[in-house]
Amino acid sequence: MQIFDPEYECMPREEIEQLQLERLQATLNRVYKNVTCYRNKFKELGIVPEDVQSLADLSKLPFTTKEDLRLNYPYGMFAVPLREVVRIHSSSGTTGKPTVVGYTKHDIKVWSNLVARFMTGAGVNSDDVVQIAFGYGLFTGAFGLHYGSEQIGASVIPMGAGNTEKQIMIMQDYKTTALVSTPSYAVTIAERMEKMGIDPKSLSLKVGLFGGEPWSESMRREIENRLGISATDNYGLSEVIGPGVAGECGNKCGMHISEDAFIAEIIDPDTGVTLPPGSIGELVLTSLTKEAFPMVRYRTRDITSLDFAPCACGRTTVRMKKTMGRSDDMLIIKGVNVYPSQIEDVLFAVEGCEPHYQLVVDRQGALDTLEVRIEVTENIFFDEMKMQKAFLDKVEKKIDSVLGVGAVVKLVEPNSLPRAEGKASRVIDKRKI
Ligand code: DLL
Repeated sequence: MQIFDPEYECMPREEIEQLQLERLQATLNRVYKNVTCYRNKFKELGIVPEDVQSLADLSKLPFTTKEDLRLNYPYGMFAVPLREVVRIHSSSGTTGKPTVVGYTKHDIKVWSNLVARFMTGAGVNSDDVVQIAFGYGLFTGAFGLHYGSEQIGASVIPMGAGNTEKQIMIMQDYKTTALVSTPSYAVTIAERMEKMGIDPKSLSLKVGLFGGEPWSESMRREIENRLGISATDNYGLSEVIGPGVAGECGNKCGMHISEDAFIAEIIDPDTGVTLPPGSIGELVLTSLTKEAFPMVRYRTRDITSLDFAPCACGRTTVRMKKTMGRSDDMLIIKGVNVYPSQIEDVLFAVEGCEPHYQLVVDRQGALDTLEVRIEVTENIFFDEMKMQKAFLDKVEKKIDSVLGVGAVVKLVEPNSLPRAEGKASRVIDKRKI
């Protein structure tokens, strides 16, 4: 297995921690000097950058939240003058103002290297033809993977999102070997390929680099089987850099976080207390190399856990587990906490369920209700009521026994639920409307 940057990816833990401390101190000095929001937050707590003398002191520092970014919209969190910024991106932000993030020339170089690392880990090299099926624009996904591919020396096809039949034609004609998209768009592509009567084995495709949204292990198996590829996961968020925070190596046992560039912590989302290694909680990230838009203890809202055990691939970096989803996406149904990805896992385990589903949460009186709409395969869209009832009972029982929440399952016709071209949106929460 190739490693793009062995010096940093395989650094002994003591050295990596020493490097992190030095870079953290430099970052803190810079933000204290250049970003009013940080200076005010530090002052409120009565601390100065010099108070951080070890990595353990990190927990003394204030968190940064999406709200801070909103309050400082658009450029208030930048740590360099705008003339040094060469690129601006923005988060997908579904409500209110988006958050604006900036990069210096050096930031773009670092970012490209970080993406090149996880792409190499997934098995991409200079012989590959990489098709980027993320939308080019303010979203960091397409540009991040684009620059990372070029850094590796692979040939990039900047296809953009959507236009699925053309994607497939290009895949065939240009002999694409690596597909970059959201996992849900990979399913959309696989499904269209089947409809067009194209055997994925007749293509040159060998690996998928998927990210931008939560997806279950069952979804991975589904994509691997349907497209005949190795499907790998990578994670990032625009506020922290975009894709390139973490990605899987060929062992697919968690995503390696580039620790020379970020410090990862897990906190209890309710109390903010830092949790011991291995605990499940909210991921908090601090950037160590960013010039234009440094982030100190950014609360990602993503729920995961960290594994510091060495990986068989030789990398020494900590691995984050596939995220269950964002704490804001967690559904509380009759007091039970459920992530859509957990429901996805249950559905996939039932034969006949297609990977297309929608969750509708509502409230009747004081009681929450969960309706799970699932598409069934053509051959299982029963005409017979009795069979249909047996199938529904099976799925409902499974959801209840695995997740402990009662749900009403409804079958919907094949192809009736919306297909994703970017990030899938699978939850309709009528309680919020
Ligand atoms: O989605 C950056 C990205 C693009 C990562 C392409 C990977 C590939 P945002 O639009 O700011 O940035 O959304 C960030 O998406 O906080 C997570 O909730 C979610 N997310 C991103 N990657 C994963 C993943 C990009 N692999 C938000 N698994 C994050 C689960 C993910 N969730």
